[in-house]
Amino acid sequence: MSETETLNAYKAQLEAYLKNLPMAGAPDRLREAMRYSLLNGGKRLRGCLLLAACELGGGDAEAALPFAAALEMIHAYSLIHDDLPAMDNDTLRRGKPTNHVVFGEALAILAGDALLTHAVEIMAASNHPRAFPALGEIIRAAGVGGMLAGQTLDVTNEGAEPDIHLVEEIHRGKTAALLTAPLTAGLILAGAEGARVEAGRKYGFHLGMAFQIMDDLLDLEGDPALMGKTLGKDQAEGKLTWPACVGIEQAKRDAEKHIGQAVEALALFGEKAAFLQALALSTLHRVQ
Ligand code: GRG
Repeated sequence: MSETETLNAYKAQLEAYLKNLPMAGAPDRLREAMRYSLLNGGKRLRGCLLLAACELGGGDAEAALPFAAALEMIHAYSLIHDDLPAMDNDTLRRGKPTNHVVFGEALAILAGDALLTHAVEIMAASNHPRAFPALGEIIRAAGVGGMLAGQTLDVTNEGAEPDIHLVEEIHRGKTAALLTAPLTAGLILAGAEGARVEAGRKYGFHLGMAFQIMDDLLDLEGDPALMGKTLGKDQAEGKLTWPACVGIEQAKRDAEKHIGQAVEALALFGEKAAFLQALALSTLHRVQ
């Protein structure tokens, strides 16, 4: 299979799993708001990374589906909350009106909360023998020292002087944490330990940093139709971004350097890492 075919196969498997999630007990309107943001055409990068990492470690990707789905649910929650008027106040996401525009603020907050808690519920109910350590990796990445730390530093430093160390902390938390957890959790589910899990952690960190640097660049130079959201907001709102600190050309070089380090991190897996290495390299050409 080519890399694109492998990625599409992971994506199809994950999409079907997400579509069929029963969300037992949810009132219709809550389920509708959850499904609106969960099933609206994301790239599924985090979930596919987890399935690929699990197979890299020699594990069964199908048994890892609840964890891949959980990552996409946590990602969807973070986007719903990030788009709220109290945060980025965005009206467009993945080319469609944001959750609060369609369902109102109260339901958007609840849908985000519900996606986060339901993610934990499906991981806990998975009966996977290594569910607990994998769940720990994922929730820690989303939590106070991970995504929430990055988001807090992001919103509390709007308008601050460009500071590359601070931006690195923001990017590490806001983006790299949720791109690292698929690697460590996927490998742990496969039964990997020690240096192999740490290699995955290193890959995820560097991929995540490059992904967010590219996101900063796309906010300046991207195509709004392809990105499916309003661009140019970082500068308008005085956000701390990588290119604001080092300039556009250096930011591109830094993204390339991080991807080189991500590729190198997986060298100990040999040929088996080819898919994840190619996926990292493709980040440098992302248009959406
Ligand atoms: C509100 C708790 C809370 C956290 C918000 C995710 C996030 C943290 C903020 C959203 C804005 C932003 C630039 C996040 C960085 C991560 C990022 C680049 C998200 C977009 O991820 P993609 O491109 O999205 O994988 P799709 O739509 O493909 O799933």
